Amino acid sequence: MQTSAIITGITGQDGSYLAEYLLERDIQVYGGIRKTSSSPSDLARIQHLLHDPNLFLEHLDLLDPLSIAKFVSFVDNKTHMYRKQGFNPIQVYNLAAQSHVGDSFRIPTVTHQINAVAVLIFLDRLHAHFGENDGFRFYQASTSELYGNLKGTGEVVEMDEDTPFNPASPYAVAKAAAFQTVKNYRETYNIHAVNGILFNHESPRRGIDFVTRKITRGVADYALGKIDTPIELGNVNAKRDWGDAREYIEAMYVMLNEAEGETIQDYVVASGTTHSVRKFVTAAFKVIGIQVKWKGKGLDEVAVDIKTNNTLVKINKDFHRPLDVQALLGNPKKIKENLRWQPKTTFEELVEDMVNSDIALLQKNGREWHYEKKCKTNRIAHVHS
Ligand code: NAP
Ligand code: G4F
Repeated sequence: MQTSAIITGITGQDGSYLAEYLLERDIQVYGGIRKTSSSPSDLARIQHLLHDPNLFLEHLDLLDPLSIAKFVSFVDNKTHMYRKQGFNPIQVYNLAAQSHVGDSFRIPTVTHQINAVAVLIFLDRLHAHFGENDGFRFYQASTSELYGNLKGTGEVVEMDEDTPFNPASPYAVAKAAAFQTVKNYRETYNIHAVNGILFNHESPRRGIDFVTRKITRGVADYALGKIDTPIELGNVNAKRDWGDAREYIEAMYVMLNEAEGETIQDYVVASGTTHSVRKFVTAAFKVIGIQVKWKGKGLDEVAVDIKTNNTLVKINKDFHRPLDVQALLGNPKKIKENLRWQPKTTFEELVEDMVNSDIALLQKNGREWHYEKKCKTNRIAHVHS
């Protein structure tokens, strides 16, 4: 029986890995791409998949309710024939978002519209088209940002599905609204709709304005002598629970495919370890054989190369947020027990992979992602325009 999936945010880090994962399993993928001035979206992360006959791309802008309605109708029409003959529920992965927490302070209304309001509209349309008889399952890209700053001693505390939410940014406030919307659909209409409360996950395909990739690209530039000015960062005290995006998309899949009955729940997905941004910097330079020493305090803090005394990192207050989440540490016990998913990649392995990948990319004179397979043609697979 044919299985189909919808991925919103297919051009992003997670969407591109998930598309690969589903296509490898012969699942038909309907991806939403939005109109931009470089029309359509930047397809670099999915370029190597465009020849796949099971990949269908269609315009979708979550800021436009009519676009959402048209996108759902498009998938309904495309899947109508085989759905009449008996079918597996359509798996919907809602990954599209204004995903940058810092930017959400600058564009709060747009962030709320995409990350909260659109989720309600999307669920309403899916329910109207596929709501009968387990016609669709829904995964919502929820986030550890929901926890915000826990009140207490200042110690880093493990967060799980029972930890109260205390969102600390327009991004997190919007994601909290979406979280409740998804739960409400599950409880009201008995839909297999779940929130994955994912802690930070990174990869060579991470956007360059997130701190890990900003660091690994900076280290690669330094290693190859391309740029010798320091990397400029904001809050280097912040701690994050960093895992590997390529494993986290498998957690999304098991939430829709392995959960049943009582285990259709919201799940924390995390590595169970936490490290500061400062430690990430130190680990990244270690990959290229440089030992880092941190000196100074506050805005005057710098990281220098112990051997040469070159300044490698300095602090720029422009990268500080009006309010930052100081520490995140997740406990993935429930998903391990219920759905047998667990993280494998260590912090050091992840850092090494990202640094080496950025070095390889720069050596090819590229500034962006590189792929194993090349697209056979230049066309956009099945794009409807
Ligand atoms: P990402 O790389 O920033 O990708 C975001 C995707 O959303 C892109 O495909 C983007 O399309 C799309 N998008 C943005 N605005 C849109 C709009 N108005 N209409 C349609 N599509 C739109 O994010 P990611 O790291 O893969 O994260 C995936 C999801 O997981 C996001 O919802 C994020 O909030 C959530 N999350 C991420 C993490 C993490 O650590 N990565 C942790 C927890 C939760 P364009 O390419 O056109 O910009
Ligand atoms: O890499 P970040 O921008 O990720 P952040 O804010 O934790 O958000 C990411 O993870 C969330 C899950 O917890 C997702 F929901 C969200 O979509 C996104 O994927 O920043 C990490 C930390 C922050 O404390 C930030 O203040 O690094 C600090 N930081 C220090 N200097 C910096 C910088 N962050 C960025 N982006 N750029 C800097 O120069």
